[in-house]
Formats: sequence, C-alpha cells, structure tokens
Amino acid sequence: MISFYYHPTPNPSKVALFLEEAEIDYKLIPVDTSRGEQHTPEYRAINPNGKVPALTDGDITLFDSSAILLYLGQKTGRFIGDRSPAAQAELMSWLMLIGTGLGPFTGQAIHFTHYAPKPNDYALNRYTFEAKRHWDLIDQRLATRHYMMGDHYTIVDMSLWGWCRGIDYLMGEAGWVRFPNVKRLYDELNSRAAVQRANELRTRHVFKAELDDEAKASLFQHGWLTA
Ligand SMILES: N[C@@H](CCC(=O)N[C@@H](CS)C(=O)NCC(=O)O)C(=O)O
Repeated sequence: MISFYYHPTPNPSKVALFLEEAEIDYKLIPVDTSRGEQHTPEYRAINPNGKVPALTDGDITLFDSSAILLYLGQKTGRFIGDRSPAAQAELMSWLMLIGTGLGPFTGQAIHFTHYAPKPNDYALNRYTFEAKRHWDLIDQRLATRHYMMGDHYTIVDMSLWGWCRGIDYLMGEAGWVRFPNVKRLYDELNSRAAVQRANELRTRHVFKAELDDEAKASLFQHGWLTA
C-alpha cells in the first residue's frame, strides 16, 4: 500500500494528480508544513530534506516530486509517453526543467513578492525575471504541441499543472495574457475528473492557513523572526 505525504501546495499536488489519474489505491498522510510537521524526526526519516511530497510503497521510500513521478510512471507504465530513448530523454529533460527551474524560481519569486521583508528589489527582480523566462519557454513549447510531450499526456504536464496556480499568485490576469498556451493546457487539465479529485484532497484535512509566527518559523527557517 502506498502512503502519500501531502500538503496542498504545488509539489505534492503533482503527485496527487498522478495517483488520481492512475486510480491507485493510497493512504493520504497530511503533513501540515505551517505547523512544522515536516521537521519532526519521524518525517525526516522519510524525507531528510524536510519537504513535501514524500511517498512510501512497501519498504521503498521516495522524496522529491520529480523522482516520485518517474517512479510511479515506471511502476505503472502510465503517463510516460513514447518509450524510445530519444522520447524518454526529452521527457526527463522537461521534467527536470520544471522541477529544478520553473518551480523553484516561481516559488522564490512568490516569496520575494509576498513574504520577504522589504526592500528587496534585487532579489525580487532576479527571481521574477527567471520565473517569467521559464514560463516563456514552456509557453513557446506549448505553442506547437498539445501537451508538453506532443500528443501524449504525461508526468511533465502533471508537474507543470502543479505550478500553474503560481502564475495567478505571481502575476494575476496579466500572467494568463502573457502565457496563453499554458492557459489553454491548464484549463483543459482542470476539466479532468482526476484533477478535481486531486484538488479535493485539500478538504480532507484542516490545514493551517494563517501565516502567523509559528508558520513563518516553520516555513522560513533562515531567521525570519530575527531578521
Ligand atoms: N524539490 C522538491 C521541493 C519540495 C518543496 O519545496 N515542497 C514545499 C511545498 S511545494 C514544502 O515542503 N514547503 C515547506 C517547507 O519548505 O518547509 C520537490 O520537488 O518535491
């Protein structure tokens, strides 16, 4: 039985979407990161990085959303597209670009826009520029392909979907105007039943919503309280 360590934020949401698309039986284990549950010794034994998502499958333990998506794709043989070495190289390249570029830059741009103490113009400009540059790349790719891998709906689209809400949070309507091809795919994916089930997971547990001192200390461990 799979145990899925979850919080309703972008990286766990990608994995939620795979599990729902593949209709895999799994146990949802909430990790309330605003209450510091990612830092307990029990959770660190599963994910030494102290972030969500993580997943156990029998005696197998995984962390990092891209690793989990690849594992689930290989285990089930689903949502990994064409199996040729060339197609798999392409899939892994875009999966990693989203996991190591688009996601972190978007996350940092949101951090410096909404949470970091001001003034922070240099950091804000750098991360916002890099986030938009990555979204531009994705938008250009989707201008000539239905899905990120062409005709196949894959884990790359799931990974992208997890971060699409970041466009809203960072740029609002202007973001959707700037990235129309991403918007087209996001709207299409949002109409899928599995997406609706993945979104519904957030209602199964009362996650802390306030960004109070406990949440800031849990999420921004680099000294928010003493900055
Ligand atoms: N590279 C990791 C990043 C995981 C990550 O940053 N997760 C965020 C939620 S989207 C998190 O755990 N935040 C809580 C914290 O940083 O303490 C992945 O792709 O899974």
